[in-house]
Amino acid sequence: MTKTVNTTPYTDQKPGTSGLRKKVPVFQQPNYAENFIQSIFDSLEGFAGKTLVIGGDGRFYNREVIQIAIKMSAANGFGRVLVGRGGILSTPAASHVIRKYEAFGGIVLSASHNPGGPTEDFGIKYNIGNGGPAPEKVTDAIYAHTKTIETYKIADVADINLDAEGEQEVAGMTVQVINPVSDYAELMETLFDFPAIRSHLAGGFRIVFDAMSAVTGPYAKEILENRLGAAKGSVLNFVPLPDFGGHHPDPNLVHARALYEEMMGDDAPDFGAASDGDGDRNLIIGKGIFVTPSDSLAMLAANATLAPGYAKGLAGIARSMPTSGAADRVAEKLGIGIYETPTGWKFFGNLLDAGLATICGEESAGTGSSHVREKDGLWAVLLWLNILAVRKESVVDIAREHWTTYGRNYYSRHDYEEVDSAAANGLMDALRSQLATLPGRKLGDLTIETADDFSYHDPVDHSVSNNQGIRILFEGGSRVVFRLSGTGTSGATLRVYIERFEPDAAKHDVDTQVALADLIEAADTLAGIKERTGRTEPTVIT
Ligand code: VG1
Ligand code: CO
Repeated sequence: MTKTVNTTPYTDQKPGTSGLRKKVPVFQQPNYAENFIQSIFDSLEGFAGKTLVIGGDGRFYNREVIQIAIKMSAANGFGRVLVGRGGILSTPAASHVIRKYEAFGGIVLSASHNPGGPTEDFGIKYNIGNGGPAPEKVTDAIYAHTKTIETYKIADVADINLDAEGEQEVAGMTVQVINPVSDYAELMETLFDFPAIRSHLAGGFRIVFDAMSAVTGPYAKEILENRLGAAKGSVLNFVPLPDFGGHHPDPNLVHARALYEEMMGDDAPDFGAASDGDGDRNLIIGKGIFVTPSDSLAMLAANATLAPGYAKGLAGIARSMPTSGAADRVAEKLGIGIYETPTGWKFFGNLLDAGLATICGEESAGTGSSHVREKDGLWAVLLWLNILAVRKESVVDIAREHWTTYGRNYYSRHDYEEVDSAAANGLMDALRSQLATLPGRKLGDLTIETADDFSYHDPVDHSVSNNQGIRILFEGGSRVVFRLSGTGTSGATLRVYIERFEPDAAKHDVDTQVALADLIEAADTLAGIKERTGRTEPTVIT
């Protein structure tokens, strides 16, 4: 029932920031998915008879790859596969299921916030037994195997029925189709004060959540409307679609524009939120105010003890390097550790496992905690709702008070998408070669204090990750960071992260792009963005 199939390597299967992401037609090449999945298994040891979790965000090609992954798991000797009904598991739910059932690991099929459909994006990611994305030493091993693979193993059986919960046998392995929502919803009930949120909502607090036709729809319906009693219709676009309705399931101010506009209107609800394709990102908008993800991390950390799951306090906070320093000020005040990691959730795993950090966040709309080992969109929404239910203040009041206490980190990210790869690499190389000469240089009123290419020394396993982004730090605490995306599937995406710290509460009302104007100009002067990319403005500003 098991066959071994001859294959030849593909040369482009290097995992990026979050797994292998390619266009669907790339994945549809003969043996492309099989090669990668076999390379995952070939870089693991000791999984015979153990449990593997498999699920995805429901995008186009999800079901096909789930069938392949299950059949290959059986042929490679796993004892059991847990798969979400319909092949669905949000990324945080998959992380939780791996942990709850003490699985050996999991395969998560997603290209996250990237669009889906026959010519759009697909992705495969391996998560280890702690529920988190495989660390670099594992992804490096997977990549090495993809370059030398000669055969893969697959069970020669009919397709598995993914639509009925329960157990079945596939080539000597047990496949258990599980409810994708219930374990996750239960976990949320242990962390947050559901009765307090319920009564706040019953008291007229209005929310809107845009699931963006992606995976969080069923989770948000169940938790926000069914369990917490939000008004029916509070969750929008809750039916997951293979092409996300033709939209980018990216909860930012460009792709969730309608939500933003609703929240800025006169009749706006009190709280608006959205999540991405695989449910791990969050967008938070209060009535009349967008909360940047960096600020959200800081505000959630500052108020976390209001939620039962965090009542005992936080061990520490971790943020990715490009994320603003707002969380650092909270950590300082709380007297807890603050950790600065490279971009990508895989770097938080060790800190969470070692109990050094409790809450983590990235500027890219990712926030999460030690409850799982992925970022978690609905978790952030629920923590906000818990805080709002206890404080009984508006988002805008909470934000203002936070800035008054800690100062405000004006922050924005400018993305230049689908830039010519050679031009983008040239820009980064040119910046890198200038680094040594930059300290002391003046650009208008700004003086460069230090400049480097960020290296991370993991305090737990002592691994080192170099070249994680170019940082230009100015006197007074402002900074500009440049890096190239590791999740795109065509050309290069240049990300420019811009930040200014403003301690003076009288200056907390300035438009962000205005507050950052001189830094934006300095970024262009230093990197020659316009000249090298041929772009006069960013594709996306968040
Ligand atoms: C982007 C973000 C990063 C995030 C990653 C995965 O990576 O910047 O912060 O962890 O996407 O997010 P990059 O390399 O393109 O900048 V997603 O929601 O997979 O899940
Ligand atoms: Co995502």
